[in-house]
Amino acid sequence: MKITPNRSLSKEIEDLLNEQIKMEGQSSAYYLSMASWCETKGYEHSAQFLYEHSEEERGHMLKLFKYVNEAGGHALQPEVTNIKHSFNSLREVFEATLEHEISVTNSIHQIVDKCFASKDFTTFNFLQWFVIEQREEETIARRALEIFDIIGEEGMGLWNIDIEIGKLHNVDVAAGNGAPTAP
Ligand code: OFO
Repeated sequence: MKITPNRSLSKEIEDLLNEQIKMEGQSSAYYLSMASWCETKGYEHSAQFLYEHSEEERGHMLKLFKYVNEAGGHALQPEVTNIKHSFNSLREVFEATLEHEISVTNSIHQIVDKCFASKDFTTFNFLQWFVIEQREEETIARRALEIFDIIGEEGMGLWNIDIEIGKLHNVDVAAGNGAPTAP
């Protein structure tokens, strides 16, 4: 007797999505650790930015959780280890943020590529949200580093850089003009 599969999500794509769940969980933990370091050093605006960013990453993880389970798979709570707790400077925190976001983008693109090749258009479509989100997150991380270059770290520089970084969550990247969104 021919058995009809009860789901269209393949095991291969399910495994890749679980890997991505782990990466989002790591992102959330990484940014939480960065937020804590910033807070202990007196960079309160950067800390707030990173606490919020950590929450967003948890949201990304949960979005994937829901999708995997609703598609008939099993989302797995990832183990998150090897979190870096100390940084040499505020600039290093944001260099690490950009580097991390680029690696997340590459990971998303690889899954999108697999979905297309295996004709899983449902997951391909679902992942488009992440493709757009990654472009925004990379842009914001790059802006943070530009703030260091523009203001300079000497004198009151770091004080002002911290304040400007705190405003980055209000930047409307989708508008493409970098203008803060209306309150
Ligand atoms: Fe989940 O978007 Fe950043 O990592």
